[in-house]
Amino acid sequence: MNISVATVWVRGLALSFANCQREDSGPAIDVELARAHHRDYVASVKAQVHDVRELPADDRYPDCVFIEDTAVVIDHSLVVLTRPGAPPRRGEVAAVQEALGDEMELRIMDDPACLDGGDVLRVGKHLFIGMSTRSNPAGAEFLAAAARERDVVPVQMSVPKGLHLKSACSLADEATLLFDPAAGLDLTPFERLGLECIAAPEALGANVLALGEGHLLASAGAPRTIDLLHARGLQVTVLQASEIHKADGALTCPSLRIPKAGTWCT
Ligand code: CIR
Repeated sequence: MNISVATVWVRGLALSFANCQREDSGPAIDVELARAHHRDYVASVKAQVHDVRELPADDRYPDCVFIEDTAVVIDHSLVVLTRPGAPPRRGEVAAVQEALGDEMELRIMDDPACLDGGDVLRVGKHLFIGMSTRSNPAGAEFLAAAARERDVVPVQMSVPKGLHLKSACSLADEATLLFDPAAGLDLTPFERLGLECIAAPEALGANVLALGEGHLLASAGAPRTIDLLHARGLQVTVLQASEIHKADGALTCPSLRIPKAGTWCT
């Protein structure tokens, strides 16, 4: 079955974005430039998906633009609200809960469970759950129980390096996984599903956002990965995302995708 996105939620970029969680202190974040990159991101999603909904930023939460971490969509009508692994991010969830609660059944993760949506990769009937420093076994088990409610099969993966599972791999399309060979992932569970696993020439190329019908968003920071995707006949929207990357974010993180009924998306 093909990737099919019905609705995408995005969230505004906080004025406090420069105070986001970062694994290293790195170069300073240019918030104005980040806002421009984010505007392009939202416009590019809108070019592919008719129903894009926007939540306002909350300046109390510098990372709130990374809405993917606050929720995991099981299917068109069921979503798990997470308890993000970084305590300063936990307050981001309330607004997402309020927005989604009107239309979807909610399962709400609580203490001691924690999990970031960036650790979850959907592939057809399977939900890969990465055990990173942000997600714990109780979080994975909570999510697995919600997945099983809808006959989705949870598979736990170890994430030896990097922030999240999806920092290390993502789907380019239904049949193709891009991965960062330096991340040390065990690809066996993906290969067993028949996915073609392709080493991304740049680490930033391991996280792309597949929106269905062969269309995906990729970072301008991964030009050789983009060449490779073009050569495979995929339609790639190339986005500048340097300020998002400085915040340890990639292209899946600033959106939450909901599939059409009876289908899935990643
Ligand atoms: C964080 O460290 O939580 C944020 N600065 C970056 C979150 C990126 N989210 C994602 O990969 N899903």
